[in-house]
Amino acid sequence: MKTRILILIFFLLSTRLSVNAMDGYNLWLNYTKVSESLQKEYQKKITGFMVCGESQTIKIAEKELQNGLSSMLGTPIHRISDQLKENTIIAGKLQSSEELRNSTLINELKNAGEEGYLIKSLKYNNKDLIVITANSDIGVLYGTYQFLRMVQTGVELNHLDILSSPKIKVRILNHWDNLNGSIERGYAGQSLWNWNDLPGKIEQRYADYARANASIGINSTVLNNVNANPQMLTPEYLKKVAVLANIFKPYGLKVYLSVKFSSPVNIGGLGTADPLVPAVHEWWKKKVAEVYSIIPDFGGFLVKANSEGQPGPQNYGRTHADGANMLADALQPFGGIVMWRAFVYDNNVPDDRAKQALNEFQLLDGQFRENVLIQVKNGAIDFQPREPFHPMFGAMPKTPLMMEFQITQEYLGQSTDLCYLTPLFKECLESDTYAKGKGSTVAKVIDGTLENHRLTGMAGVANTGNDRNWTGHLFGQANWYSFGRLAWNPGISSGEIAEEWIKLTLSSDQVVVKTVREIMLNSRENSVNYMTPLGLHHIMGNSHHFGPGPWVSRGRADWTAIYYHKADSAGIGFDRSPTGSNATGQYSKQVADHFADLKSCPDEYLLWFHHVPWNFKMRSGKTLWEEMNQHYSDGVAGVGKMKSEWQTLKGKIDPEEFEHVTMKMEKQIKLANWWRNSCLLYFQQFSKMPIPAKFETPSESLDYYMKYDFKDLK
Ligand code: GCW
Repeated sequence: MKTRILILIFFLLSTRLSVNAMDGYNLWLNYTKVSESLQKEYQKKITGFMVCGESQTIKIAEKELQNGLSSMLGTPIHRISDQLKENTIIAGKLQSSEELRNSTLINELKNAGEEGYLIKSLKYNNKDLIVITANSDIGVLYGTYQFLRMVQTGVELNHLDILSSPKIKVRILNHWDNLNGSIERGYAGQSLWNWNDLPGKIEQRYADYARANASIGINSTVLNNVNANPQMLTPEYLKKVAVLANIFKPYGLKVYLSVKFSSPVNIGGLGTADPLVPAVHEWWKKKVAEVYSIIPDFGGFLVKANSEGQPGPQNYGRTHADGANMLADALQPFGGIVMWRAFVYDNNVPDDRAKQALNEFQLLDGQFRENVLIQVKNGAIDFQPREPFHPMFGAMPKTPLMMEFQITQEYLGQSTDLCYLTPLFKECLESDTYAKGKGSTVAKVIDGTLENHRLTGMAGVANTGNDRNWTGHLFGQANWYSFGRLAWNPGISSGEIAEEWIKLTLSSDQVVVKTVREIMLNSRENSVNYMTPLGLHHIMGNSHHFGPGPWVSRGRADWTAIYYHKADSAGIGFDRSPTGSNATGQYSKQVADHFADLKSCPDEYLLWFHHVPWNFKMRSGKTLWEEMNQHYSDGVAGVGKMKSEWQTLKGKIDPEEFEHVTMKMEKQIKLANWWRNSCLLYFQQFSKMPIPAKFETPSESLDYYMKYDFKDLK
């Protein structure tokens, strides 16, 4: 009997503990109780809420208001269905409520568009109200999430007057998920989509995933890898996709698929996939009609063609435009779009891979159908810790270009590194292309304002998996969060997004916010410093891209490290100036001159654009070799500092999350040291200069670091 009682007590205690512990599953939607003073203040301002409308989307808004407000305000907040009371929140479309329809809001909402919202304090029949309204139910839901975010982050609720609408139309995640459950470049477990169990078995995660995206304004998702399996377009799989699409729909999340260009051959029984052969056209038309009959609000296709071995129109002597337009014509009657990737490779090794995309695409400007977006990675090589902006931005005025960012940290320490990516995203968005004179930023290219394009998009290669906390590293969540917030408004600053995320996810304690904000804002530069400072790039471990590999020299030349760093006794760096590959010539004149001239080229891009002697005098007065030592050592020191700052927060952060991050940081310190020591010893073979006395000498030999068994770091 006694043991039974003990077991029972233990059971009760442990379930209680597990309920209280934060395991990251709730992401930024914890709805934790706000401080006592805020509770008091908010309880005065919010006595209940009213929702107008019957759609599933409105029901979600209702549930969020009910749960979110009750939980954050520490007291039940109920829905009011009859008489409006003082300090009520009304959420709904204008048309759906008598109170709202007659107000002056109609005019104000004209600028909100299809998905925007208005959050406004107003007096109605002498009562103070807060209105969350929009032209559509999804706009109301977006406004609801924004309002709840304001409550959680402690915003004052007086005189509210917020009109917000997305600057970018297609805000889309790209999942590189394979049908067998694995994820290409995924570091957070297996795929979220359980294809074996679909369509019969539905997991709670599917709705939770859609909810998380809706809460940050993401409205589209590509479910499968761009290295696409043609099976995805078979009826068997389309039925599975339809189930997900239905679950996502009330959250405003549209489903898209990656398709393999050779599908007509692979699953259609045709002898060719040549886009100019009528039977191939016909096949796609029928296939698209079938897709829409199964998934009525399907979004469209994402295509990786003639890149890394994927088939494409060039296999038949046709252009990217021929291929994209064929698919666009099939999708057009249904309102679907094509996102055609510009990440292309030639089968032959080029003199400079950085130049390929623009070389292949620029001459096609103006030839694409209206429902085609060209999806361009932020830089011309491949999601490096730092790259200059892609020269295609600004170079194809007649074609809408969409951005492709990578949220998963393929080249940035994967799920080991705490690396807050917003500064990387912003650096690219704020770059000036000078396409139409000063101020022609990349952000203006992709939000369509520079050339008046209406179809606009921003894609993020997802970092999600079925790990309990979704992203492997807890701080990976911040990058998913940030992608959504930036796609809605590329103008928000890195600091603002970090602060929001910290308050929503970790704590609103001032010390926590200040310390973690600092950690986050410095984190990307730390990673650049200990991996690829001064414009170095693509010197990671072979194919897995984790850890250092400046010595990688075997295989296809433009997949090796030596192709990119070109270290020799004379110096280091890739000469892309007019004396070298002249990749600088792909930018507009002002930008080209800026990068091509050693005197004006920023330190951050120095070795990206120039081959520089080891004893070159840097702006700091140091030689290039000393400067490299400085950056590599700063990177290591930065990670150490990050950890000691994190340690000061013990007791202020949920213990489970605190420990999780501490363990990751310990690994990251080892990883950073491995990087620094490997690179300095490797490059020293060429510089033949000593490691300056003020820096620590690597404790092991280069050979040791080259053979280092890093599995426990991952
Ligand atoms: O970043 C590289 C990756 C590949 C990826 C490719 C691409 C999906 O190493 O794994 O393939 O780019 O973007 O197509």
